[in-house]
Amino acid sequence: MEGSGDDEEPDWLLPEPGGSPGRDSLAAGGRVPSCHGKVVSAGSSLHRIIVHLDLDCFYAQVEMICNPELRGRPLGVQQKYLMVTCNYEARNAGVKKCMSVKEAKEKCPELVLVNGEDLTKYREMSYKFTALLEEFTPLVERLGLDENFVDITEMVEIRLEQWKKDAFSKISLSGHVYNNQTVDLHDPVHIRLAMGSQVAAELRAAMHSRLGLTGCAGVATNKLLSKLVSGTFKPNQQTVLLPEGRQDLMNSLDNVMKVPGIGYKTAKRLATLGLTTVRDLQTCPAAILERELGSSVAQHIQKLSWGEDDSPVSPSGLPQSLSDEDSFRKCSSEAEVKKKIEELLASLLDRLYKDGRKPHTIRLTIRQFSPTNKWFNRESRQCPIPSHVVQRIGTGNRRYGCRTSNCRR
Ligand code: DGT
Ligand code: MG
Repeated sequence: MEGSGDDEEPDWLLPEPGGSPGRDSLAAGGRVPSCHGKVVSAGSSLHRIIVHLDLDCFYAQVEMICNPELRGRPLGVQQKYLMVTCNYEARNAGVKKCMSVKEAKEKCPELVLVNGEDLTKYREMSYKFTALLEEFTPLVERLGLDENFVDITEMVEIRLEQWKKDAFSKISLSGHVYNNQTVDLHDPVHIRLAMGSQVAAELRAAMHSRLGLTGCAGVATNKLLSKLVSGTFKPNQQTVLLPEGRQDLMNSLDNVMKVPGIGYKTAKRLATLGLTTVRDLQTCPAAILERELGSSVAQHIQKLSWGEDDSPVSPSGLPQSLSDEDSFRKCSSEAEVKKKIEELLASLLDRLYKDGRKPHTIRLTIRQFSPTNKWFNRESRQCPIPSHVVQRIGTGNRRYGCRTSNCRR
């Protein structure tokens, strides 16, 4: 769900029921003995080639595409009092993503600010980006607005079939190699990754020529590693992770929360066991972890800590839900809250109408303000949308006001 909770873990990394490996798993990797005598497989599934693409300073880039006069100047995108992103000119002047507007202006007085509270044009560009990647292969999975995974295994296979085996040594690698490791073009996995880097460069070139977008790519043998490696060189660059660099990449993450798939709640439970670094998690006896988290989650996150991830790239298709949210910080009366809800509903109904599908359910989620605990739990209530209301949405009649949210709360 767009704009969904920062305390939720991405479902592309949730353990599969019973801890079974994903459909693409292939035990081809080395095995690492763990300190408790059990053997943990490391880097299985070496046959896949996955690209992770992340657009550069996304909202700022969209603003510069819409208004080329902004190019070359330090630019920040503002939502309320926060500057949610800024272009690389601003970053070079010491401005960082998610700084307060006040601090950003202090760092860079010539900073130009644009309001980014209406996400419409970012969403539109986001779906164009995904659609472009889908022209190359249907195996594209959206992850947030400006990130996609692409499974290019088959594209790599087809290209390699077109090369003569004795010419493999002439394949060149595009972009960087993590840790500057040497590529051995006699090693089948290195050959596939080198070919994968060529495909990634083509995807990035198409993004630029067709949509004017730049971004970073990570090329690796699974989703987790491709995501972790893609930001090594920024902006507008790409990096390949060879299997030999996996351990260094995982050890470079000082905190377990930097492992995609390990969220705040899991990290908190790990902290009660004294586990904070990735190394701590890797070397923790399985029995201790399983007692705290259950065997499925324990095995899953321990595998993640070694850089193992058998989850497939699941084509996203159309979004399953549409949502909008606001912090309501500027509202101090019930009337103001109602007005804000009406604005949110109007924008949501507009998107629903453009989408063309009929909605079934409406859900209202609240998170109570807590100055001390930003992870305060969300509470939700949902109910089916009455059929006569669904009919009216289909006709584009958008005069509903707050009455649509006729839930128990
Ligand atoms: P990058 O990838 O480092 O070049 O820069 P961005 O701006 O693409 O950053 P990224 O990929 O983390 O996030 C994509 C967009 O999502 C970003 O342009 C603005 C938005 N965004 C990121 N973090 C936040 C946040 O904490 N709050 C809000 N409201 N939006 C955010
Ligand atoms: Mg980005």
